[in-house]
Amino acid sequence: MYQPELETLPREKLRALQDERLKRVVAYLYERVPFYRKALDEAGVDPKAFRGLEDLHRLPFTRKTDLRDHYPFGLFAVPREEVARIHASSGTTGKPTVVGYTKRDLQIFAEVVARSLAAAGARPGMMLHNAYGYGLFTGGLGLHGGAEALGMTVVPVSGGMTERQVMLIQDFRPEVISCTPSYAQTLAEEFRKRGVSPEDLSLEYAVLGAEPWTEAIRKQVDEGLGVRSTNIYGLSEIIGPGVANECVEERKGSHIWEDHFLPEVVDPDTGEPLPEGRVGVLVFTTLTKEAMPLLRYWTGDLTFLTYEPCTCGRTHVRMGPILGRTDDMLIIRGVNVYPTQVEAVLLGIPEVEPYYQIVLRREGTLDEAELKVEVSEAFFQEIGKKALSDEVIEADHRLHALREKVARKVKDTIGVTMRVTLLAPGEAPRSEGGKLKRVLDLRK
Ligand code: ADP
Ligand code: K
Ligand code: ZN
Repeated sequence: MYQPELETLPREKLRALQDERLKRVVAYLYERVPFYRKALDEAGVDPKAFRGLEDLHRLPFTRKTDLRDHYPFGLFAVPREEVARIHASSGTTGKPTVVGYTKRDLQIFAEVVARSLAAAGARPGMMLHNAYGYGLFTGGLGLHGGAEALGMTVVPVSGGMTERQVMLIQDFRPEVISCTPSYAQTLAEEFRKRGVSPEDLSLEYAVLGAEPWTEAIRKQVDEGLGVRSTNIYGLSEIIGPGVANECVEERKGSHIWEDHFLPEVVDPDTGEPLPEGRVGVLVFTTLTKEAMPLLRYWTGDLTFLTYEPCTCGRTHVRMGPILGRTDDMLIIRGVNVYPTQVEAVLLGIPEVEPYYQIVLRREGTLDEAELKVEVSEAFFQEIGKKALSDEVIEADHRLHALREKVARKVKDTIGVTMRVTLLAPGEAPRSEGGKLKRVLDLRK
């Protein structure tokens, strides 16, 4: 364990710590963030009379829209000068969800990721092949900081360029890899194609997250890479990856680092807290964050909690796998995508209409996204076509160029590669009164 004393803290001591920290964060936010002062006033919560954990359910929820409404820095509780780093993830509109960290927040971020890596089997001196994307996403830099804190040798490979990744894994001989589960499947497949057997690989542990996965995928990755893989869970609003991680001993639920992140599971419709074991929406209150603490953040992720003691000795509660989401966020190769973001891109391209459909398939191990979009009536007339087919598009350089343009704009703004199919005016599905199904998810 990276911080054995904290990770095995008896539950009554853990509760006392949470209780004290919860009171502190409520008072801190009331003092510093106008949004929370107003929300707490409206909920009738007086920070001076607030009794900690027993009053938790009286606190208002915070939602993704609250972050968007205060874009970019409106929920920061410290002056911008005290923010040491910014990260961002996809929001429901074109604007990302922005989060900030003080120096101390970054230190805690590194600590919880170090705990996660240690729980996953990593030890100081081991090498980490970190194939999470670096940049505004929290994945790459998040794992990086934690691995350094643990005392590992970090290889900051980032995502993509599978050929090179495969070469580096063979040449550098890392013991640990971190990436999305679907990318781990891709790498396993690539090694198999090259006739490299799992026994010849140096890898022992894989830390996989950022997207939902199953025991079937675990089996494939474990066998294909010759590793024991564990789940890492997190979201940028709370800190990034490392909010929770499975212990490699049991691999039955992910320990949530509860001295920093206070979890609840609530009814998706009523917001009422649910008893242990029941599936509902995961909600977090950050207990130690300085730059942007959040009260009862509604993750939209569906899962359950179990307080049953774990054989690994850690006392922190475990969450089950993510069983789904309550909003329309899609996760394509670990990247969060909202259909409205696609719509915003299409609205900026005069030759197409915002009539579209996203079709998701699983081809091999990776998500494949197809974007079907209608060309505008004016453009259609201008190029003098009667119908559109693959042959017609291939033969016409203007249609060809338009398809490339749409794909590039989607990639540049959303960060996801989509295969674009152009439809003639009127060909995309229209609403017939009810809610239009913009997304066809054929991955399951
Ligand atoms: P990250 O870039 O670390 O994935 P984001 O804030 O972009 O963080 O995305 C967070 C969302 O990703 C979560 O709310 C959840 O829906 C999904 N997610 C992250 N980790 C997992 C995981 N281990 N299993 C399932 N879903 C996950
Ligand atoms: K994600
Ligand atoms: Zn455990």
